[in-house]
Amino acid sequence: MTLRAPAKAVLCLVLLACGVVASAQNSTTQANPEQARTHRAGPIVLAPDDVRAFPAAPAGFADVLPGVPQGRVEEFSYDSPVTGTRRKANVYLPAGYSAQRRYPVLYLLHGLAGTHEEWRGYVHAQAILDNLIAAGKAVPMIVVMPNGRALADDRPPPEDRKFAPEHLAGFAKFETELLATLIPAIDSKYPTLSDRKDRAIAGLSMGGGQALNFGLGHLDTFASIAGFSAAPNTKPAAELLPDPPRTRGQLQLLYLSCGNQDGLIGVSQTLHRYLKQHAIAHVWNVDEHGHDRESWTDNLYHFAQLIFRQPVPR
Ligand code: FER
Repeated sequence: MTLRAPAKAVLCLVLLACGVVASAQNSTTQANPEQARTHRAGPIVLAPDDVRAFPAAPAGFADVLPGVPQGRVEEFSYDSPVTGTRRKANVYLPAGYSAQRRYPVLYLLHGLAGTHEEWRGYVHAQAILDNLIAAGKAVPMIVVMPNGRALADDRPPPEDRKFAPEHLAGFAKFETELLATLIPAIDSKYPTLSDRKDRAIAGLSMGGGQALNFGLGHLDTFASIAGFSAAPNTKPAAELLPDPPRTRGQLQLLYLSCGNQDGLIGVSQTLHRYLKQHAIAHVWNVDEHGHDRESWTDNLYHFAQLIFRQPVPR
């Protein structure tokens, strides 16, 4: 369609007005299921290296497939000194699980509106892991999916309180609970390998920020770390990695991903560029998705294949 100049001017004004209304709406707290996708989202400006590191996962990779041995998910609960309540986590045990063997452990953290159910329900983590393990593409592992909102009431809040400071603070408070309570409780109940190289942490969005903050802040506990579509709760790069040479020696795998339609991509791009500048090896996978499960299923598929292997492929 070609437009004459006056029509173009009118169109520009209309678009501009829509933009002004949209940003005014963003700055107020409104009940809008799209809010987690747009809150503090910026313009998407892509650089030449903001591309896929892997081809998309094959069809069916996140489906329950006939003939594939299934692991199981059980509920684990623990007393939290942080919240003063009993808290829940889902624990995935791979097919053929045996207390006579020892397993590495992946901690998977959910997003702002999620709970301990999000990874296995919405993102199909269980089927993805079953399929990879059955194909010999990932090592059998225990996967802990906690509720990362360390608040006495750890249910997702109503839409209009999602970005409330008390709610966001619950995600930061989870750091102490994870390190001081949950990990020791998991290591005492399950036959885990408890060396740092056998423990990974990953998360999506708000959980991606947590995984980067907690993981890079505790390299004595985690050697493999992933942030999928990390949210603005991610600490500034220089705070996360104040001593690049030291981090370089400790990291087994650092994995960052984001969709190129995701308004939060700036968070991941900034960290990626800092890592590049300081020569810290990492995976940078920018796919064609938005702030969506499509990106999270695909990146769990890739990340799960890279962890707990010696030597780590780069
Ligand atoms: C924000 C936008 C999105 C933010 C967090 C999110 C802390 C989290 C989204 C999600 O977890 O899906 O500005 O600030």
